[in-house]
Amino acid sequence: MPEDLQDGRPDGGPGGPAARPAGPGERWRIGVLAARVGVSETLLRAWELRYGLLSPTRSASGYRLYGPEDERRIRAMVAARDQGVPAARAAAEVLTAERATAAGRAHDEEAAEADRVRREHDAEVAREDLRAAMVGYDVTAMHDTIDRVLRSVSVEAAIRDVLMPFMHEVGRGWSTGDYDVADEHFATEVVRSRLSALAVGGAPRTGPLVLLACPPGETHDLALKAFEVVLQRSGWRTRFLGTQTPTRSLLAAAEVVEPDLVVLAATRRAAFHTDDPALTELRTRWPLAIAGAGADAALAAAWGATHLSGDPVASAQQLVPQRLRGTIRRSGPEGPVQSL
Ligand code: B12
Repeated sequence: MPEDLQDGRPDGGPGGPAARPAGPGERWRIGVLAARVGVSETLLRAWELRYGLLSPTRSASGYRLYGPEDERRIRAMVAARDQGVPAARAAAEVLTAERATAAGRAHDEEAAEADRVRREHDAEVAREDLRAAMVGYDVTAMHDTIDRVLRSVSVEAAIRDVLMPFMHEVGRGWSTGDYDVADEHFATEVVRSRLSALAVGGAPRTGPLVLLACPPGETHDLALKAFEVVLQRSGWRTRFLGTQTPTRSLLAAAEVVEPDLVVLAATRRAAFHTDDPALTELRTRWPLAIAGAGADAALAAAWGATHLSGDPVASAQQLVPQRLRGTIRRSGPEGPVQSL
């Protein structure tokens, strides 16, 4: 209905407290507002003029239009008045409380933004420190930096915002020739050792059991390790086989472990051998998820597997709330395909 045609009739049955909740962008003529709050138009106008309690906008044809914020103030005013507070004081209190809430909200938003900027800056500084330590092969500085990060943010944030992006930067530097292979190997070893340390110990776990491996020919297992850390910290049980796992061996391990899920990660598509009989058997007997740059939704669909398309932290965090047996069922031609 065009705004000018919203006349004084109540729009939700009898007015006052029973009126339906207002949407944030709604605008009404004064009659509608009066009906909603159960206060006469004359009194509303008086409160508007005397106390500035209402802040109408104007319609195209010049009518005053009121909204949910006006309704909120009037309801607060009525409540105060019903408790015997004189009108002038009640109005002042309503407006003061509103200003305080607005200031509080702005302050919270500002604080959250400042916190985000600070965290981003801290992560950037930490990565810079890691890079400097790496090129000097300063193992103490590497560990000190990681310790510092782990003291100030969660393990998940440390992995997502510092360790994994740092490895990306190392890869970029390596491909442009800025970093030597030795730099990369050194950094990988430190990061790997920290992830491995984070992936052991802790509280007893009773969650689903996940078997993790890289297929033959695949030597990148850091992200898979990071994924394992997040799963473990969420109470899941894991068995990590690591790089270049022969598929027959993976199958043999699955027979012993009886996993709720097998996760295979690879950087290159070619590492997922589609015609490997051991892999075919594996994916028909246990739920399978594939991940890493070599995995894609089409392959997952062909295999009846789940595609873990996010980064290791996000994917683990999305997987954890799922009741595994219900949502990731045994794969096979009819099995559900998921992308997480
Ligand atoms: C460390 C490293 C190595 C180490 C690996 C050590 C280890 N144990 O992991 C070593 C030295 C062994 C290595 C070897 C090689 N590497 Co390398 N390596 C890297 C490096 C620097 C870091 C890898 C890493 O951990 N990244 C951090 C993770 C989080 O990022 P990501 O791998 O991009 O993964 C993303 C997603 O795919 C996803 N993901 C990945 N895995 C998983 C797993 C799960 C479960 C989930 C949910 C998500 C997920 O999460 C990330 C998004 O945030 C990368 C650079 C880079 N950009 O990553 C190169 C890189 C991966 N390597 C590369 C290459 C070319 C090689 C070699 C061929 C080099 C050579 N000539 O020998 C060999 C490969 C050997 C083989 N057959 O596998 C290329 C790959 C290009 C390609 N796609 O083909 C890269 C990208 C470097 C580059 N810029 O060219 N490498």
